[in-house]
Amino acid sequence: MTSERIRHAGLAAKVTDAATAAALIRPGDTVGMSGFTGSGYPKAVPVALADRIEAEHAAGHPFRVKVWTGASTGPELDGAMAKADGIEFRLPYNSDPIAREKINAGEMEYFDLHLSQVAPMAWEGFLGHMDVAVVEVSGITPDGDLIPSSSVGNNKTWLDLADKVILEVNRWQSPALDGMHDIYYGTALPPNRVPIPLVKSDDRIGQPHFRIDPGKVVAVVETDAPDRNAPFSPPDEAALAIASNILDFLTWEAKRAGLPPSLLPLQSGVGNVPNAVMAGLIETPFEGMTAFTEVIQDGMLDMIEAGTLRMASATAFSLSPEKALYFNDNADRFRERLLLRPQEISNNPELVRRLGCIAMNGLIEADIYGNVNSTHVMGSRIQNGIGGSGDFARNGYVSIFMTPSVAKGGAISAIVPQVSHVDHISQDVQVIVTEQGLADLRGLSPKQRARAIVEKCAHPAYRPMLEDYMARAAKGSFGQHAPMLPSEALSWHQRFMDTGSMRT
Ligand code: 0RQ
Repeated sequence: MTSERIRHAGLAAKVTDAATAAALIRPGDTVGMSGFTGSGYPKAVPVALADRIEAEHAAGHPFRVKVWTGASTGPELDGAMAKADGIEFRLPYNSDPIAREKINAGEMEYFDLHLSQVAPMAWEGFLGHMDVAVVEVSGITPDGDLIPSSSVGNNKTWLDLADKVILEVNRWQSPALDGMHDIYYGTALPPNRVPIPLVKSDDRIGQPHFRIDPGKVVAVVETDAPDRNAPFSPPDEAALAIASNILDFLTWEAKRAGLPPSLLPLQSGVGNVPNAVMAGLIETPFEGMTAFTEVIQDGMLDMIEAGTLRMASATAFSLSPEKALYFNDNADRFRERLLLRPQEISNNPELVRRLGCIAMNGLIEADIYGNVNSTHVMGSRIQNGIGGSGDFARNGYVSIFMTPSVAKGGAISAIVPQVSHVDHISQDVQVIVTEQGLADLRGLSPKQRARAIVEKCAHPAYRPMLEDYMARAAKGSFGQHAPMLPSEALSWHQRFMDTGSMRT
């Protein structure tokens, strides 16, 4: 019998419970799961799988799987599976604290890669074979097409590539999501790739639903469970100062370059600071703006309601719990203004370059030349992953990176002589912003960049140390293009590890 959400008789006949579905996953399988920044991930089967793994481990039987997703998920997936020691290998982005601990303890392999590249690399066979896909959807049409959920991520690719498919149909997701998605099936592998026919953020180039071979679906599980929506804390003083510096820059840049009142499509990373930037944009004279970005956050819904943002294109929602409920109650009002696409399209370098996105992302540390580390604390301890920051930073109209100038109560300077790990090379970093100020690095040589970054962005407690390093490097360096003292360049990190502070 079909239900309101499952309107295809053949797939309705496959409805079962999560434990039965999880039993179809074998030790060693590669499992492609849905999920992107805490939305649209499966919530029942991974928990059941984690229970099964724990039982097998208790009985002395090894049982681990490889997990591929869109990006970060939630405690019911990464948290439960990592806690059960059930993940042997994970890609492409994780922010779950338990999984992070396992990775940093060397107990779980992790490959973080540019989010736009995951689906193409999976198709190209770079990543290996996918055995099972576990994908949350918000409904199934009478024709057996799948109505996507609150994230699209890599689901199109997982559904096509996996040998077998387990679907979770989540009643919690708003029925009004139907029609908000744009699933593009025109991608191909080289040499048959063609231009992606998208020239504006709001162009629709695909179809609203995923297609699926019903014969591949081995189980359908019904759920009624909320996404993991992390609350935003109100922006602190540093976040407000960073946002204000960025807004001043955008206003100045719009004038300088003669940009339209709608500016250029915005890309914003996740977190409190980007959210504060969005809040600030409500108050600016810009109007009719668009976002071509990865995730839709609270600030963007506020901008839409205030009339400053005309529409947002992304691959997922990343809302606070209150905003998620608000969205579910008011989804009809946002329908025409939001588009969710596969992440190979939302983050596509060809499109980001064509549209000229204004890329705004966070960083862990930057060095005096403007190389950026977004991922590894002290060079080795993974925080989250590169995510989509590289897709946008290299290809945007302008690439802005933001951070408070110090971390851990001032014990760490975010501006260091040399980054301990490089995610974004200096050529991909045009603007660095802290609460101290903003360094516009466009067109500057390495030595000019260093002067601008130290003067504008470094915390006063660390500025003299950086100036001292630069002065000595200018004398003792092997070359004078980007002066450095190799024996000292990472000594700040060593000092922090030895003494708990980078300060001398
Ligand atoms: O650690 O939680 O233990 O206190 O890093 O730092 O200041 O809360 O900032 O949440 O904006 O994250 C780069 C990690 C910044 C994020 C990063 C510690 C700090 C804290 C978080 P605690 P904050 P944010 C699109 C774009 C890569 C992916 C990306 C990120 C924790 O922006 O993951 O850009 N970016 N995606 O204390 C030691 C330093 C530190 C430091 C911060 N220098 N040394 N620890 N921390 N700086 C979205 C997606 O792709 C999905």
